[in-house]
Amino acid sequence: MTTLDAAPEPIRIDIRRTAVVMIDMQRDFIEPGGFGESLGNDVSLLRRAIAPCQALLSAARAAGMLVIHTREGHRPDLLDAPKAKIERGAPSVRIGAKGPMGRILIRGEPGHDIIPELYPQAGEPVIDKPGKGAFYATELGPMLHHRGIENLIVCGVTTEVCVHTTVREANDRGYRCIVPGDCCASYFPEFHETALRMVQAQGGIFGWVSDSARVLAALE
Ligand code: TIU
Repeated sequence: MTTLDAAPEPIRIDIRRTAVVMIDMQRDFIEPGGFGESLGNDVSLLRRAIAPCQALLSAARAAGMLVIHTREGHRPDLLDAPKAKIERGAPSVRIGAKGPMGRILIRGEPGHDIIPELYPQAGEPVIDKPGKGAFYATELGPMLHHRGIENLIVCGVTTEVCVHTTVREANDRGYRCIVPGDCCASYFPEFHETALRMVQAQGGIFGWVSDSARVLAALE
């Protein structure tokens, strides 16, 4: 058992029963010309999470932990994309439309893939998800169950959208979720900060908040 310093209090975890879940570190959210920018966001704000995620991934791999990557996106025929999602708001380019990195948020297109800086290593599972949460309509739940995973270190983008939705889904399923704050980012820095506070408030209502340095210290 390892003690990981976190808020609202340190947490004791068994590394063999802990997985890292890297949420949606995709070109579509982080690079210009993708879904994130089509929604009117300054995508450069997300880059601050890349280096901490790289450090955490290296340490997790060295410790032999299960590392899972997710990607938000849809089938090329859009049959898994709710009309209500496609038609939402007024993005400059809609889901499925052609952009500079291929069709926006469509599986198999260049923009849908994970950024080169955090590319999955051979053998690491990649979960393709149609929603914001990583459990909805995916094989993540059975995968974690069969591996005996009890704790999740949830990183990625964006903090208040796909990271938060996944943490909430996981919390209700009985997983202890640890969010290293510097391994997450948002287009809205104030939402990032508030989302982290929401996780740890009320005695850790959704989980624990830590950072990459404290995760690395726990894995040493
Ligand atoms: N728009 C936004 O902040 N996020 C998303 O649409 N998806 C994820 O967070 N991955």
